[in-house]
Amino acid sequence: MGSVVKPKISKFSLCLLLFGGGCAWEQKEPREHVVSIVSDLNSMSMSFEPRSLHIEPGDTVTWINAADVTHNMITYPDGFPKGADGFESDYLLVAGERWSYRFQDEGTYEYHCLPHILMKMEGTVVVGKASGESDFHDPSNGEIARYREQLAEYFDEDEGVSYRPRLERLTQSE
Ligand SMILES: [Cu+2]
Repeated sequence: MGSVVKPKISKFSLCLLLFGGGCAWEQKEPREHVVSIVSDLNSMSMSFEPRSLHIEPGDTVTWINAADVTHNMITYPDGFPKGADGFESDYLLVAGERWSYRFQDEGTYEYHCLPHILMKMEGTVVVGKASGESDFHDPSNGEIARYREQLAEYFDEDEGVSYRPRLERLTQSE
């Protein structure tokens, strides 16, 4: 009697069978990342934790409000990659409220909370490879005007809140 050789199909050979090489699904499974929106009313400090996140294209980020304080997430007009879209969330009003965004395009996304821009409540999401200095979106006059209107909903002129181009924003002191 000859022994029966049971064909063994490993995960690896199954990958070869289906894809003829690299096993796309194993490394490219989209992930969800969570950012907590933290309001410390004692020290009056508001923050996104983690402030900086590195993810892969196709991943989703979910922001969760940790307190009954109003926040939102909005990219700076020049704070996202050329050819990509910025994002703007709804306002999250109470604890437990959440908002998710799926990032398709590679690059760096710099965002902040509109009501708390003066407290430097901001964060960064890097999708794949970070953007170089010249790889950021060049906002139109219309986009800048709309952003200024949004700021004006929250701040009076004398509060000194205005649109600042990226390099100025990054070098301004606290
Ligand atoms: Cu906020």
